[in-house]
Amino acid sequence: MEIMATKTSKPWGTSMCRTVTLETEDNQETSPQMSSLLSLDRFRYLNAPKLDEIITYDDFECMFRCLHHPLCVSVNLVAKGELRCELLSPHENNNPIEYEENKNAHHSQLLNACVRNPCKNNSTCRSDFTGKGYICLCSTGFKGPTCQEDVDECAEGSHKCSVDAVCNNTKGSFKCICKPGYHGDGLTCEGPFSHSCTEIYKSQSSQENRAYQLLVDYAKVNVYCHMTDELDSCGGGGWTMVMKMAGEKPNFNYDSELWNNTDDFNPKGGETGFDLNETKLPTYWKTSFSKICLGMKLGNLSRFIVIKKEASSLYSLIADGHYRKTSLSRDTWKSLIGTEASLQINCNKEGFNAVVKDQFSKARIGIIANNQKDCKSCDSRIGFGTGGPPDHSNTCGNTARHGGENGDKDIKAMGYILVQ
Ligand SMILES: [Ca+2]
Ligand SMILES: [Ca+2]
Repeated sequence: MEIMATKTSKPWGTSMCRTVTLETEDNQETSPQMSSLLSLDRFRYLNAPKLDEIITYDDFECMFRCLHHPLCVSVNLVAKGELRCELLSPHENNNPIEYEENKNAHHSQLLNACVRNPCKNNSTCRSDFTGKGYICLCSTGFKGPTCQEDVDECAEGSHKCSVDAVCNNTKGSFKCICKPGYHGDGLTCEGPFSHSCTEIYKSQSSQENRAYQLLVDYAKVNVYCHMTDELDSCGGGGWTMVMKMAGEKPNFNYDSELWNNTDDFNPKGGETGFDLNETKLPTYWKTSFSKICLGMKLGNLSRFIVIKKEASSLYSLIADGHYRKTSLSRDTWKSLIGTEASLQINCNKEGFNAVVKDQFSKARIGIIANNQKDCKSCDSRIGFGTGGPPDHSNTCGNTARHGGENGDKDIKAMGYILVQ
């Protein structure tokens, strides 16, 4: 590299044996690479221990020699007839008294290697004691001499994913996603969870009648599963609890919002079987099925009937208020109550949202009947989520007036709805 000098900056005469020049302030030809490696103080001389002294042709050669000397951190470039290059050790470098003005010398110092920001991805640069070398202390998730490379935690096995999760490598990190059927943040995955009692029944992992943790609506819910025996005509195969309602209580009246919304009701009551606790579980709006098992309990006796119908949820059959027909027969509905059952002889409208006029008997699931030969003034019903006269307070069971085949009745039952 040829360094030019102007007359004003040449601090020495032309009568020397050889013309030597020093870089000047108005000369901008210093290469960007050089300037990123060193700082230049013009007309300064550092009086420090010399590691070596050589005769050189230009400042580039001088810096090059310093770079390759293990202890050199700076140089004095001195024009004394010849251009001399003094390689200096680091020890006296910061002593201002020894740093003097000198019209025949420039002082150049190697910049700390870290000034060049060699380390990538937010890593920390540490220079060695001469400042020429550096090491990069990588942030978590990166590796390589300059921390330029992502660590593939999934391939290296350094991830912290649960054994029941899938590891996905990302730049600087990794993601853990629980395997299908499992639930959790990926570092911890619980499961496998079943979505229904039938699933558990089929997996043969357990066939006890009790509450199981099911994954319903993206949440873990304890749901009673009936597993052991056949529920009359419903049969066996694992039944998932949806609702339990007490006929003498108002909670599941036909007009209750519980039929229209997706809020649970006393979920604790859904952990037990055919007892007197009421409940509405997320299985009402999230569990699909091909069969519904309806049970009524009077005293200690429970009776069950089955509706064979496929649906995405019981909610999908009821919440919109539209009538959906079933064809079980009035005798089947009466079998829920037993020999005491009483219905008027006409109408016999059965199914979901069985209602004709709001001010007469109606049932969310059940059958309504009338004494007149139409459905306009039903005074009797058997069902779940019932309401209207003759006894609006009977929300599950059998109510009959005005010519019920078995006389007037007000039978309030405990009702159970399960799906499969
Ligand atoms: Ca990674
Ligand atoms: Ca009537």
